[in-house]
Amino acid sequence: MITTVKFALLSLALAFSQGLQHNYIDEFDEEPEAERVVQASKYGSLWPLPQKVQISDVSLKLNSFSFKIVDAKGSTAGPSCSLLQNAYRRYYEYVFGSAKRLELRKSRRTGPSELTELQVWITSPDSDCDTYPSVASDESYELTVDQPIAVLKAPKVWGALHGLETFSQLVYEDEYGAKSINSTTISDFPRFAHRGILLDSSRHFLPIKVILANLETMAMNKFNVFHWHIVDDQSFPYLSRTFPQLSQQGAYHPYTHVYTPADVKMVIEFGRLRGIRVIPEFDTPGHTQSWGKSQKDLLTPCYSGSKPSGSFGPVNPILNTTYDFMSQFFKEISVVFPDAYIHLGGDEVDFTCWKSNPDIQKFMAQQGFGQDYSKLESFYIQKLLDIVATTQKGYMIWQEVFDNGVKLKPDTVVHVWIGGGANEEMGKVTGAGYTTILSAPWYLDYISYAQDWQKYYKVEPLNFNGTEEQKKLVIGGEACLWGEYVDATNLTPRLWPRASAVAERLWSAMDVTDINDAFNRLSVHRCRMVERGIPAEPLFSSYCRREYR
Ligand code: CP6
Repeated sequence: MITTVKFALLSLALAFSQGLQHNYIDEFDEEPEAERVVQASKYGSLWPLPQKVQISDVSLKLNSFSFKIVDAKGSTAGPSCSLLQNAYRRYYEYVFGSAKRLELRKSRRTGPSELTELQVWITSPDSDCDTYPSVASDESYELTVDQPIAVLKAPKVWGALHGLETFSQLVYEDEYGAKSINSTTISDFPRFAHRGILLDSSRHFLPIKVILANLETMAMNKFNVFHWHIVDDQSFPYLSRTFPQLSQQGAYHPYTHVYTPADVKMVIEFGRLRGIRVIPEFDTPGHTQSWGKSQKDLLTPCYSGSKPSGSFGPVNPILNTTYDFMSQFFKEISVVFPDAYIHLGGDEVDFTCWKSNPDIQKFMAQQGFGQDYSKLESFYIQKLLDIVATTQKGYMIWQEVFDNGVKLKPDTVVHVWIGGGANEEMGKVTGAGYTTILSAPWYLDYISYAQDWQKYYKVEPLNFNGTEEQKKLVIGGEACLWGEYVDATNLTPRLWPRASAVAERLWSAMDVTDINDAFNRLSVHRCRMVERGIPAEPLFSSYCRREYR
């Protein structure tokens, strides 16, 4: 239940009052309410909206010289927890940012109502400080802001990270630019455990800097999974220690367009420090053209009549060498990426090439597969899954693998992506007892005129026919930004704040659906991302107090 004492963000009202004068609407071009002007939400600029919020109208000042973020006395994570110390520094910067040192001599005089400290109190005996986040991580936290101190209580560091972000979102500027915060009580936890973003570094190489900036932005939106669609047909930028020739031959450029082991480590640690899991996807047997550049015999030779045509199809599923290669390759991947899951793809396998190849035809006959090439696909995937299972990893797969009836480990995550019939598919997958995540409605590589974030926002992941037990198997979703038309020049504004809509759907309570309130909060949240150096695009005509530069 959400109760709130009304309060107004003065700076906000000021900031957007100008918009009113220019809001021309005629009868032929009527905009829905949410497309008009930004107004103050009673929830300030909190995004995604916490589960329980109580904001009072008592306002406190923060002084950049005296305000401190510190470990609470009884906290199980002390000064040795660099994850937290790191986060304190980051959020101190975000809270005081550009206004540091300028403001506060004057508002020092305001005296009594000041917030001097944020105490961070990890309550569980094991803080998780030096571990990696997982699907089972406790991300909950409780935040109370009350003169003269604020207390952030969380069982694990993961909740503390989210609470720090929330705290920073409560801070606003008064009309003189002084930092203020209202007395507040928040109790918060995610609705779904898996809240991801897919980035595609194969269609275009994404510099590490861009990936890190987006991990940072993910943390601002409480996303916790980076699904790294790292290789595909077009290029193989992953530098494998075991098979360096894969990127040597398969990357767009063997030195400048690759992710070295050190790069990958950096992405993983940067994510960990923000409570973000890094799940790599090595998609097979389709989407593998770049693998074939160096790996002789890995791909199926296509035939034109009785002769090889010179082109190649999906991974060749009938050779033992294929499985030897996959064993070695995924053994490496299972060590390089610490997450308990690997995404194995399995989508969009084109059978044309397999059909043309006489050796494959012979194999099909031997196995009794008839003309059903999805059986051959399943044959391959089954062997691959068995290989990956020996590395002690769980796996995620695109929905086709489930559709084809492959036998899956009970902990498999089925990734629903096909637009038509996604609800029905969720019903089938959960009906079969598998956990699932939803991406079908959240293909952010598609762009259109006007406020498509609202379309993403209005999705209800549990809107399918199924029992309560089935609905519990929906562990979340991912917003996908496929890379055909996206590189470092346009990735960030294309993703943000549109992905923020998905963030709130996956974090906040099911009944958080007020599109006008969402517009008001998201507009300010977007300006906050801009202030933090992220070129997030606007929702509609408006301005930010501090524009992007
Ligand atoms: N690449 C890979 C893609 C897509 C998929 N897999 C894709 C398919 C359809 C649309 C968008 C993206 N580009 N490897 C499907 C999961 Cl509409």
